Amino acid sequence: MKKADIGVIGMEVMGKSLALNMESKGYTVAVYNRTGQKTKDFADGPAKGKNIIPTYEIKDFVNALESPKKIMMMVKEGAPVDGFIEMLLPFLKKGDLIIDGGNSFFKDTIRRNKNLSEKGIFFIGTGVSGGEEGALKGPAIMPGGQKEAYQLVEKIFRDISAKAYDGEPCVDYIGPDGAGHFVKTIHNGIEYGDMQLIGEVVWFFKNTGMKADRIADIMARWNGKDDILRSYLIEITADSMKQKHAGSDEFLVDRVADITRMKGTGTWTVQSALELLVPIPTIAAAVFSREMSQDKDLRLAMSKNFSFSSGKFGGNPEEMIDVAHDALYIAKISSYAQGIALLTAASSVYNFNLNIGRIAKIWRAGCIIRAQFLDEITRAYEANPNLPNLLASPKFAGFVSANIGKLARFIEVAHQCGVPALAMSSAFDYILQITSAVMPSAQVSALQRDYFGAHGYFKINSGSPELMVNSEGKVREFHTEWLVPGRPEKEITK
Ligand code: NBP
Repeated sequence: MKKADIGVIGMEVMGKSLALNMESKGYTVAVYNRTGQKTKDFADGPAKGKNIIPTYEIKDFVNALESPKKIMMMVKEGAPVDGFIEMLLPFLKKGDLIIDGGNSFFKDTIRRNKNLSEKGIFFIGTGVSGGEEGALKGPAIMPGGQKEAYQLVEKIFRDISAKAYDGEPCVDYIGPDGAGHFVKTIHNGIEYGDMQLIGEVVWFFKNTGMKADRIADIMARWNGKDDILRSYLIEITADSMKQKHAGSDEFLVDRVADITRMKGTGTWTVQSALELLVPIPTIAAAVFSREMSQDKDLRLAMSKNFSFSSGKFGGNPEEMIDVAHDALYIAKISSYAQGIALLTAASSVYNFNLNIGRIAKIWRAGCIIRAQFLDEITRAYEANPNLPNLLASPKFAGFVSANIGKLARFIEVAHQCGVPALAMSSAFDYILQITSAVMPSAQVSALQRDYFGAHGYFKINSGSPELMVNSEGKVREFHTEWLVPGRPEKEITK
């Protein structure tokens, strides 16, 4: 029997769909799952009659593969990934390749890559985005690991990946060791931000008195061919909001509880941002909002004592549609600017050597955040690969400057109605902060820190936002002796 071109471990939705996708592109695929019954069900079901080899022992699985052996794991992140690596190792030779396609923590991937490299085994940690349908019909793939390892599977990955409207495969070598999983994590963080921003706009419309089908129509229009908001998430919002609750005249969205659960990637994004000191308030707002959504009992109890959360919108809802459209676009630009700033910082700290323009290209199809807006991001970074922030790109800067008042108005009206808009507000404030030459509150707290802890402060020149520097160009640092009569100021430049 012909040996398999590649093996897939993990016969849940992702592994099964990827195996079928690979087979449909002409590859023979060996499959394995810890619980053998799932492999059998797959072999007797969707894989029947296809070039898919079911195996029930790890040894048989590895033996079924052509050398160098290429093994893709689609299993739960964490201990199962380490467990399978241990099980595979006795059967592998130098130059064989293990791929972890699950949502693993990038630092685990760096560790696994290092350990396996020492044994001569290649290791790729790759993001696979697009859920079950993406895995089956074409996901966006974000592989990180040794370049030579990527070359072993480049053709398979290009064949199975989603294709953007210009035919380009949504896969590219991302960088060494943990780069692929890091980029997938931040992709998911950005996805959290997008979902929260859309959720806040929809909830705002609902509070102005609009019914779900009216909101669905607005979303469908915003997903129009040339609309700047056109994206998969807007499309599925429009589609899902028209859905009626089974057996009733109510819309399903009005019966779904306001509890959004999550797995690890949003939290990892925020943790990385804290570790690398990169502000990502909108993505953090999205994660915190999911946490707040899960505090249902507390919110129910608190809502009985406060009435402002049920304020009514007094104006004409139709007037707010265009305002909300541009407000959402600006908030989205702000949120992506934050996510990209985090990618850029990580790239230099972890030597990932990320190419932001190429990453945005990979995300144009197959993944959850696919949107035409990503083309604009690619163009912005192609025009200037050293862009200090997405908001600095002339096209985005122009739109934001001309329309920021609409985001301010959206937030103001939402708050007057008692509608929380944590992500929209933080997106607005991020723009205000990053474009402020001086942040007064920071100056005040600098003084407070010096007062209680002698932590020192920098100064600006009189009448100018520029930092005070000495003749060598070094920023001058000072401390006031607050408890000494006359409170003398000393220069403490180091
Ligand atoms: P799951 O994340 O539900 O994982 C199921 C697989 O993990 C099964 O093969 C299961 O084996 C195996 N597994 C578990 Br659970 N515990 C194990 C253990 N202790 N030892 C060995 N195997 C174990 O499957 P999925 O939803 O297909 O996702 C696969 C990966 O892809 C995950 O990392 C996920 O985060 C990622 N991902 C999922 C999606 C999505 O939309 N679902 C999208 C993108 C990425 P068993 O059958 O014997 O229990």
